[in-house]
Formats: sequence, C-alpha cells, structure tokens
Amino acid sequence: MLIRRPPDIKSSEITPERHYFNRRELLRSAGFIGAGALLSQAVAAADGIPASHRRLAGVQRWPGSLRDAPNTFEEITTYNNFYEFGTGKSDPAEASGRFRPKPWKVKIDGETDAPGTYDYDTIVKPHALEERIYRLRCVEAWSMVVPWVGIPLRDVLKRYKPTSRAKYVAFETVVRPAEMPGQRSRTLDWPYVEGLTIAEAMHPLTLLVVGVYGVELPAQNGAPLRLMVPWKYGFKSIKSIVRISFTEKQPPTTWSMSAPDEYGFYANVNPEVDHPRWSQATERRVGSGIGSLFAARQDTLMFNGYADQVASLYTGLDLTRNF
Ligand SMILES: Nc1nc2c(c(=O)[nH]1)N[C@H]1C(S)=C(S)[C@@H](COP(=O)(O)O)O[C@H]1N2
Ligand SMILES: [Mo]
Repeated sequence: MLIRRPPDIKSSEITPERHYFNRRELLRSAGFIGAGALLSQAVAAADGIPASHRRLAGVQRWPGSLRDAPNTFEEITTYNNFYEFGTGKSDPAEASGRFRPKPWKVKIDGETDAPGTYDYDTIVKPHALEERIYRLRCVEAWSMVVPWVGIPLRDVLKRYKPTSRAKYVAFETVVRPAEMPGQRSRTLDWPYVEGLTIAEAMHPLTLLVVGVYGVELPAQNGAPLRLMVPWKYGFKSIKSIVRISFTEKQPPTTWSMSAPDEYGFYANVNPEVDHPRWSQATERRVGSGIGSLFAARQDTLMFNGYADQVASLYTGLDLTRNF
C-alpha cells in the first residue's frame, strides 16, 4: 500500500519472504480433515499456542463460520499490516514488544446520549464472546482465513445510545510513539482513522475483535480491541481502537486521505474494480502452495464471499465510483 511507483516496489513486499509449509493444508488436501472436524478444531487449536498468550474463557462457536481450514496461528501473527510498528510484514510481530494493551480505555463521543471514556472491561465484559472464522482479504491481493474471537459491534454500539443524527461511526487507533516505532516516522498521518456507515457498523457480520484462536489478541493483530469487517479490504479493520465517534458526516479515513485515487471510503472487496496499480480479480492465500513459484492464486469473491449478507446495503450505489 506504500505510495510508490511500481518499479520501486520490491518483490518481497508482494511475495512473502518465507512460505510456511502449512500442515493443515496438507492434511486437508490429503482428506484427513472434514468440515465438521474443522469447526470443533479452532478453539481447541489454542492448545498448541505458547502459554504466554492468555486464553479467553467462555468462547461460543458461531454457526456461520467458514468451513475452510484457518491459517495457522504463526501465519496470522507473523505476516501483518500494522504501520504503527513499521511497513514490513514481520515488523508488527518483531517491533511490538514494548506495546502495553492493559489498562485500556476507549472514548465514545459525538452523536450519543452516553458519551464518556470507558474501561475495556466495561465495554467487553457484558457480552458473550463468539469465535467466528472469516476470510480476510487485503487490498494488496493476499488473503487468509482467521478464527477471530469477538462481539458483534452492533451489540456494543447499542449500549452507547447513538442519537437519530448518527449516520456514520468513526474509529481511531492509539498514538504511542514510545511503544510504536512506526509512529516515529510520518509514513501515515497518525492517528490511523477509519469509518463505516451506521448501517455497516450495525450489520450483524461486523465484529469487535478481542482475540484469535481462542487467546487474547496479540499486539501485532491490534490488541486489545480491533474491528473486523469481513466484506471489506483489510485496511478498514482498524486496530488498537481508543476512540469511537458517532457522526452526522462521513468521517475522513487514513488510506483515502493518503491516496484518494487508490483507496475509497467504502473499500468493499470487488474483483471487478481493479486497484490502479494491480488487478483485484485474484488473490494469494497466505500459506498455500510451496514457495512463490507454486503459490496458488484463487478467484476473489464479490464482497469477499459475503454478498448474500451485505449486497443489500449498497443497492443503488455505483460501486465503481464508490470504491
Ligand atoms: N491502526 C492500523 N490498523 C490497521 C492497519 C494499520 O496499519 N494500522 N493495517 C490494516 C491492513 S492493510 C490490514 S490487511 C489488516 C491486517 O490485519 P492482521 O495483521 O491482523 O491480519 O489490518 C488493518 N488495520
Ligand atoms: Mo491490507
């Protein structure tokens, strides 16, 4: 996503340095893992995760989960975009050791009858946690399948009483240059900001994420609280949220301010609308294939495969102009 001319983009930014030999991928292709086994696997898979990651209690399985094999915990936590820690895919895992996600507060303001600054526990604790296996499609044309743990955002937002004037919801990431080395450079305008229409924010698929693979969210994935909007390009799913504002007007968003011709407000996954510098018709599933020569590409799906659930949000909207 760096704003550079195509010849300056190193192939290492498009193709990962390493491809993991994905054990589950092998087992799946060999027919050892059926769909039923996968559904019960994700929470149980926390067993193989280092004990330093705190396990989340009382996580319920969501019946709508994808049946594809999830990416490994290692893939999900070492191949990241989180520019606050640097622009390389391994920077977020390697440079986030100083980041402290506790204690954590979120300011809720704007068009609400319950403005205030609330503790993480006040926001999260009243809700049951769900594990939801979603596709994640980055605008850079790679993808993963991730077993997130979270709460439907709308259940949280309703408790904070948006007024009838609330047409959008704006989100802001924490600014802590002492803990986030990427923020000491002006790669982007900090804080990273994002936004959704109120209908998108209240859609039942929109998740406020607190964990992955049954454990608390690692720093590199947006600890302790991040968004996941599965039918939109990954950059909409803002990490380490410290502010949620209900607004009347469409809020500014980091990537659309940084490169308005390349990234729009909607950012719905759409294989028919190419990025000005590359095709969006296909994607590379991280961890698939062995080495970049054989990296399997697959078709990108309209709304990332969630069209049945979300297309009605956009009736009458020109998706080419509103990209
Ligand atoms: N604050 C913040 N949020 C962010 C980003 C970022 O750089 N800063 N990167 C986005 C992009 S481009 C993607 S693809 C996803 C990646 O999430 P993951 O690293 O958990 O897979 O986070 C999104 N959220
Ligand atoms: Mo992304």
